[in-house]
Amino acid sequence: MKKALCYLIVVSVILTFTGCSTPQEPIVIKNSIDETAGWEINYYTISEMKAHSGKFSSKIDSTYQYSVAYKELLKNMKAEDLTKIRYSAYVLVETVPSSVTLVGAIGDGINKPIGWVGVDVKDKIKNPDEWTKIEGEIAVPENYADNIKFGCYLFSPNKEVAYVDDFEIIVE
Ligand SMILES: [Ca+2]
Repeated sequence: MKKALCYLIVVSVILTFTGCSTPQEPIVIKNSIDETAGWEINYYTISEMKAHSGKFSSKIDSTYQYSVAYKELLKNMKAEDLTKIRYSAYVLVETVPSSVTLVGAIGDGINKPIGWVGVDVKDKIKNPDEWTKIEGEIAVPENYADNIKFGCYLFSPNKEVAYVDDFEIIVE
């Protein structure tokens, strides 16, 4: 009887606690803008289908050939002695594509780029359906005009499907 009473007390205590609404942690959403400066988000490519980090990646396909992109004036990236930019991103493909490329480009965005390096994803991907880190680097010309930008994005000229996530740009 004593045991049963004890049990009843324990159960009622549990019920009391679960019955009360415990104070909910507030959800805090932040954006410092600093981390997103220079990014061209291309919202229509944001996909929930696959992600290397968090919930989202950028998907390119037959409709959209350009992923989320980094595009920034060189003069804003580093004040002086900018010699080289290294860039990387994680890429996932369902089948090995013929020509999906992680591009690093330097130019004014209107005329032919003065520098362009495309890292062909098919040379790097061992297993489709696995995230693979793709890395590239581009030399920066010694004298560049104020309107010259660096751009980095995943490009699918043959409209093949690929996902990209977690870009990293390192300025040297
Ligand atoms: Ca992500």
